[in-house]
Amino acid sequence: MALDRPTPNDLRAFWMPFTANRQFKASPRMFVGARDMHYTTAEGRQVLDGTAGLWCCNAGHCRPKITEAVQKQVAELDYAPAFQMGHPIAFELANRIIDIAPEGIDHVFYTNSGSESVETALKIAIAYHRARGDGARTRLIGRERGYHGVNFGGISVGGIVNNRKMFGTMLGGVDHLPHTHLPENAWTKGQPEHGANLADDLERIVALHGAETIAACIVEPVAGSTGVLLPPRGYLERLREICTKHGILLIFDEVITGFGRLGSPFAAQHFDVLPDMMTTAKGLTNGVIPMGAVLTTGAVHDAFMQGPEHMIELFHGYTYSGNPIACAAGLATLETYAEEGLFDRCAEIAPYWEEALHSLRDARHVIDIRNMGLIGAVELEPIPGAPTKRAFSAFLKAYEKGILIRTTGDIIAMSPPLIIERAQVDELIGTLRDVLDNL
Ligand code: PXG
Repeated sequence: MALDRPTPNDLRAFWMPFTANRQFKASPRMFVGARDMHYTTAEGRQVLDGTAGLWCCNAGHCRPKITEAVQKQVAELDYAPAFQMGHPIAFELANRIIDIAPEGIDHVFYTNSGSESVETALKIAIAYHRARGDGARTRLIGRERGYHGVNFGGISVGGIVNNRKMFGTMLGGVDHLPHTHLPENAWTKGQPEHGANLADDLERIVALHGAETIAACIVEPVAGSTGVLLPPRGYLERLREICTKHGILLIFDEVITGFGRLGSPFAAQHFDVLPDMMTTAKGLTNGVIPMGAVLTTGAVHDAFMQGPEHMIELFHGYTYSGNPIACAAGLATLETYAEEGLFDRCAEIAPYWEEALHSLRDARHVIDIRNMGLIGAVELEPIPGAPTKRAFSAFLKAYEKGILIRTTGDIIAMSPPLIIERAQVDELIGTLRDVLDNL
């Protein structure tokens, strides 16, 4: 049946992403403004942002420098072709990203999202081996409970069942490491003690398939979307060792951990483990304009720089790779982070955040709490027979009470902007306690 012509406030046409559409449209939650740590709702209420939008507005909202940079750029050079043509700030932004990246990471390939960064990195990994005459290395290793966006490569290496089961998994040649969530690590503050040996499963996978068939292993240094799973002490180091031993590229998916979320520019620096590639997005532009980037070592990049000079080296890219407005937003975002020392600020407030979060240990329904940097997760006991329902009710109540949280399964995840003040941490956690105790 054809829909009637939509009226301006008709909510039917927009099929919302990762949303309970029918629930939402029956009782909509609309934001109409934002500034610093707060959103303004359509009813004129202020909502404290406990999630930096979707883990992306690391500098807070409507920051003047970023707003002005975007306004200026859109009036000056709105778009420039991304293939066979350049514009200066795409190069400048790449240099500024490399300035804060770990030593050894020195090239930037632009995308428009985290999902595209993942697809790009997986393709580069396979093509890298082929360029070096190692064309049998096509297999990709992900991890259970991993989230690498929603495109076919990403859901294939990803390990969240609801994101995969409806869509087939188009990519063959994929295997998965076990996730790192162990019951003995419950209530750990920061990095858990147990489970470094879970990385040894990569040796089992190598023994099963043969190292000469494996291109890359991709993991989130801290798994975000699945509900915040921390890497056990020594785990990432071990993964690095095994990858190096077998010539497998190690990809860190830093879409969430990048740009200060752990108190260093990237998780690679926080854990002092150097991957061969890093996928990024979100905090790169403070979420203001869609943009992502894959960062690679010189060795990965240089493997492609051969053959006749007039030839394209990598047959991959997007119409909007390095879009000028996104680049302007990116540059202004990195300047804001630097001028306000926001990565250090995150590191400074992280212990306070940790204590506040763990004070919820005796709140109702709570069965585990996990944290690192300005990331926190509060896991709730599911309602028997109705998984996700308790956390979703908490989300709705929290919103009514003026805080924005995220839920995944029965886990509440929080990732506030790095500008959060202690009093706002207290407000967020205090309100959440109130919500849980009255659920
Ligand atoms: N990799 C990781 C590690 C991510 O967290 C993506 C890739 C995909 O990014 P795009 O830009 O294509 O969405 C992500 C995105 C949540 C939540 O609340 C997490 C993401 C996106 C939206 C919500 O957990 N992560």
